[in-house]
Amino acid sequence: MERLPVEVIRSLKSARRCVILTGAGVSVESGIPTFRDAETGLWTDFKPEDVATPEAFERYPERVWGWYEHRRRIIAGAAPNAAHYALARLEDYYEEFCLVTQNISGLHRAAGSRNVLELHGNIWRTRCSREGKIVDYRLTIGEVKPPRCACGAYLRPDVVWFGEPLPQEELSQAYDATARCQVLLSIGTSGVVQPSASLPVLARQAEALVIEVNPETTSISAFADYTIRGKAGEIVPALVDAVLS
Ligand code: BJW
Repeated sequence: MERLPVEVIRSLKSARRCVILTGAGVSVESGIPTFRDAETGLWTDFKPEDVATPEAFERYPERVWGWYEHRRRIIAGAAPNAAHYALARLEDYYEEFCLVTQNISGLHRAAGSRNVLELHGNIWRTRCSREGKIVDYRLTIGEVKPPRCACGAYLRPDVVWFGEPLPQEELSQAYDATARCQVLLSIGTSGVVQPSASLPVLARQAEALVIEVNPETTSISAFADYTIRGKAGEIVPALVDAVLS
């Protein structure tokens, strides 16, 4: 593993307000694929417009539901990894701490993180595709057809597809926390999907230190103060141990 920069540890230690932004990369070591990684990413086999847009669900509800059924199966068999647990340990160190995730798996909460903002929803919730309300539906693995709401319309996963607005309250809290933070740690995101990708930019504008953890160069690397190249499951626990020691 790459040596952790002393300045990064010092800054993480001395900050009082911290925002974490996570993407699919934080869950790779839990066995959940990313979207855009060459060969292993979900977008290698599926086109986003075929499975992650409201138009696709309208035209091919069974195909889209089936894709999420496939993903639920993978997530149901996954457990939080060392990075998820380390981030949960970090929460109480700060006066203000906010974990903003683009992931829909629920693994951060499963690891014990409390102040989590799920910007792209949660795969374990369903909502009515007509009325928009959350419907308390008991999902069972293996259900290949989309179930129906009491109103007759299909239920859909409560996730955010391309062209849809993000949940307003979560997004607004994420912007507020980012504008106030002294350090933003971006972990395992390519930083290409808006508006989530604007958070590190906003943090930088607000003169917070931006630190990235990612094995690859991303659009965030160009302006991050520090990039630590490596896997989240190795780097994040080491960082957190150093901060808490
Ligand atoms: C590791 C690792 C290891 C590997 N350790 N790291 C401005 C400009 C241009 C376009 C737009 C814009 N504003 C809006 C848009 C359109 C669009 C957009 O951003 N498009 C771009 C792709 C061009 N955005 C939207 O449509 C959003 N909606 C919106 O803006 O609405 C406006 C509106 C307002 C009012 C009314 C109506 C509309 C919605 C975006 C929804 C994104 N949804 C998805 C799928 C749904 C959820 C799901 O099924 O899971 O969310 S797309 C997909 O990308 C998913 C992810 O959350 C998201 C981000 O991906 P992420 O997490 O960064 O994953 P990857 O694969 O990209 O990267 C993984 C990284 O991990 C890599 O860097 C690896 O190197 C790294 N890695 N192993 C650490 N071990």
